[in-house]
Order: sequence, then C-alpha cells, then structure tokens
Amino acid sequence: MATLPSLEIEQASLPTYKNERPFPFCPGCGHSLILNHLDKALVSLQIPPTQTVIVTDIGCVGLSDQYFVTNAFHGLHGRSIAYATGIKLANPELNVIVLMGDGGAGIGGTHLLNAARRNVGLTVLVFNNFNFGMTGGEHSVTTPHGAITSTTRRGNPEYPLDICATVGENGAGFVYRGTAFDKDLPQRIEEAIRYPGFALLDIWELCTAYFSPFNDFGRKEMLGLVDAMGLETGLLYYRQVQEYSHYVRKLNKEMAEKPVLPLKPIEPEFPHWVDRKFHLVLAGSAGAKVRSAGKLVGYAGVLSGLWATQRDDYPTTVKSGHSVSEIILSPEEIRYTGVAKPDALVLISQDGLKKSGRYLARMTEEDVLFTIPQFAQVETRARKVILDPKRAKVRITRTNLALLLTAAALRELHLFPIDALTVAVQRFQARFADQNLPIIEASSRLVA
Ligand SMILES: Cc1ncc(C[n+]2csc(CCOP(=O)(O)OP(=O)(O)O)c2C)c(N)n1
Ligand code: SF4
Ligand SMILES: [Mg+2]
Repeated sequence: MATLPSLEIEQASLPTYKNERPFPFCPGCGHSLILNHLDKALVSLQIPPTQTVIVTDIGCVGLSDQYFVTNAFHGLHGRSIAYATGIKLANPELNVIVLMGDGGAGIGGTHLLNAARRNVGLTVLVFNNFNFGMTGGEHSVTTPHGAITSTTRRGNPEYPLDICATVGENGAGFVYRGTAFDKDLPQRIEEAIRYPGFALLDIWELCTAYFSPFNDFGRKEMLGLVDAMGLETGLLYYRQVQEYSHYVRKLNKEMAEKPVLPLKPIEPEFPHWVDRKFHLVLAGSAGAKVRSAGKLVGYAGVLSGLWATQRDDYPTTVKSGHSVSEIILSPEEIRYTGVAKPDALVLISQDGLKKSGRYLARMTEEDVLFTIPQFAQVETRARKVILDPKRAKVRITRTNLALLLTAAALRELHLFPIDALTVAVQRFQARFADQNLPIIEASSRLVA
C-alpha cells in the first residue's frame, strides 16, 4: 500500500514521487527504467500525489504502484483500464495513470479500445517487453514473429499486435511509441499526463530474465527491431478531442437542469378504496397489449391518489410467447416492486397460464382469479370469477381481450372508480381512445 504524504508535503516541491523502497525487478529489467522516467515526469509536473492515482495491471509491472507516494489501485489482469475508467468517471479531477504490461494490453484489449474510442482522460503506459514476464516468459500479443518464448520454442508463429495503431485508429487522442532507453521519455510522459484525453505510450523494453536470453536480445537488437518491423516511433497520433469524463459530467448537469422527459405530476382526481398494498397480475400473450392494460391500471391508480408500480416479464423475442404484468397499487410509497402472491390474477391466455403456476399455487381463498371459460378448471384455492367475453357484444380480437378482462376485474375489485380507467385512456393513450373506450364500456356486461 502506498504511503500518502501529508498535505504539507504536497504544497512543497517534491524531489521525488518514489517512496523509500527499492524496485524489486530483475537486474536490467526495463520496468525500473520506465518507473524512473515516470518519477521524473511527476517531479516536473508537481501534481498533488493525493490527486493522482496509479492503477496497475497484473504482472511484474503490477508491482509498481507500491513504490510511489500517490494513491494506488491494483486489480485483475487486463482490467486496469476498466478500473481506471471508473476512477476517472467518479472524479474527473484526478490524474489517473495506468501501468500495464503487453500481457495486460492483450488480455484487456477491449477495455483499451473502448477507453481510446471514448477518449477517457487516462495516461496509459504500456511496459512492452514482448512477453509475460511474471509467469515465465510466455508469448503475448506483442511478441515479434519468430521470437522464442517459453510457449513458442520454435519461434512465434503469430504476428504481433500494433498497440499504437489499434488505439490510434480507434480515436485515441495522444499515441506515442518509444523505448525505455529514450532520454526524452520523461518529457513525453509529462506531455501525456498533461493531455486531457486518452493518452497511450507504448514503451518497448527488455525482460532480462526471459525474453533477452531466449532471443539474444539487448538494447541494440530492440532498437533494430523497431526498424526491422517497419514501425515508426515518436508521437504517432495527436488530436484535440473532448475528454470523456468531463463531457459526461457536463451532459449529466444539463440533464439534471433540463430533463429530457420533464416530469409531469399526475394530480389525483378520483377517490380510492385501497387500504394496503394491492397486487394485481395480468397474465397473457406477448403482442396482445397486456402491458398496455397494465399501464392503464397504473395511470388510473395514480389518478385516484395511489402509488403504482409495474413490472413486466416477456421473452426476448418480445412479440411471441408470454407477457405478464405485475402491478402494485398502494396508498403508501412502494419500496419493492416484486409480486410473490397476487391478490388478484387476470388470466388471459394459454401463454399466460404457463407462467402463472407459481402465482396460482400461492393464492388463497382471499384472492381472486379472473379468467375466461376455457380456464375455468384451473386448479387454485383462489375464488374464481369466470368472465365470458361473448357477453361483451363487441368483436373480440387478440389485442383487446386483455383490456376487456382487466376492466371487468377492476369493476369487481372496487379499487377506484372505473371512470379513472376511462380518463387514463383519454389522457395517456388518446391515440387508441376510439378502440379502447368501447371495450371499457363493454366490460360492464361481463360482470353485470
Ligand atoms: C486473467 C489472468 N490470466 C492469467 C494470469 C496469470 N498471470 C499473472 S502475471 C501474467 C503475465 C503478465 O505479463 P505482462 O502483463 O506482460 O506483465 P509483465 O510481467 O511482463 O510485466 C499472467 C499471465 C492472471 N493473473 N490473470
Ligand atoms: S521477469 Fe522480466 S519483467 Fe519480470 S522483473 Fe524480471 S526482467 Fe522484469
Ligand atoms: Mg510483459
């Protein structure tokens, strides 16, 4: 765990951002060089350590954060960008610096892409030593073609990922490629930290324990590799872009001040006769306007001074299979929207029956099942009210049966005046008023 300096130290100019502990890396490991460059950049910037978070990935590179006096976060392999994004979004004023290996860059490639595409204000240093150092020198996404690693003993058959091109072509604002031996690396890191959007430095370096001995690969060979692979170094992409975390904050502020859907309170116009939470379930078929009927019940409840919630269940195929609406009406605020046992169940179709087993099994003599003659024999302890659609004397269709039965059930349940349902149609589903108002009217004939 990094030691945090006191605020007094923060005000002074820090001679180093490293703490007293020596780096643990193998002799000649590039990680030590890069961390010293990072320290120089931080010293030059003098950014408050308490306003700075070093997020490390897994691997030898993942040991790095504990040698600095900044805040630190260390998580799972490949996920450092995801954590860093969360930290930056939570507090856009923080300087968030990610230290990750080529292994982490490969394992968390999607996170890299998305942070680059969004231009999240992170500074990402990829410690690119062409292999998984910590676990024994296995090949990674950046291992050069033909290179020997512990998992490619006859030479890597794959071709390496160009990390810079990948993030650069996907929108990253600042992309740099260099090596741990570059004298000007502290300045480049400093520029990257100053850059407001997503900045990535792909820093090539040596893993002296594995990659170097397997491939007879030293400083000279590494510099030669850059040329041999036909890759450019230096600042490869630079764009002025909107930094994501600040942009999202701005949008959220605007939204809070001016909601996209302005809230229109519904003033109560009708009385109600509900003295406790009432659970109503409508169980029918998808595409048969079950949810619309549920919505109207909710509106009517609110028009009658009740709180109302609706929770719908339907398959991902949306217009086939079941459609079940759980509606709660209550004189008190509703904290939990689930319905374990309905006080009333309106069973509309075979699809609805398939989903009603658990409701029917729990309902007692005090509850009511409203359904059509076809399901008169359904087993339940609940009192049954059979509603015969033929008595409605209107043409029954696939899309009006749910409202017909629901309206009839409401007439029987006496939760609020049926006029509240009529007004709900007129006010909130005016487009369908011509079709729905006669159905509500006709529902009176089912319960007469
Ligand atoms: C999801 C997951 N896969 C594998 C591992 C095992 N593991 C630990 S370190 C490491 C290699 C790290 O390589 P790199 O990210 O390049 O860092 P380096 O050690 O080279 O600094 C691996 C594969 C892990 N910790 N988590
Ligand atoms: S194993 Fe490789 S990456 Fe890890 S500390 Fe040693 S030289 Fe560095
Ligand atoms: Mg590595």
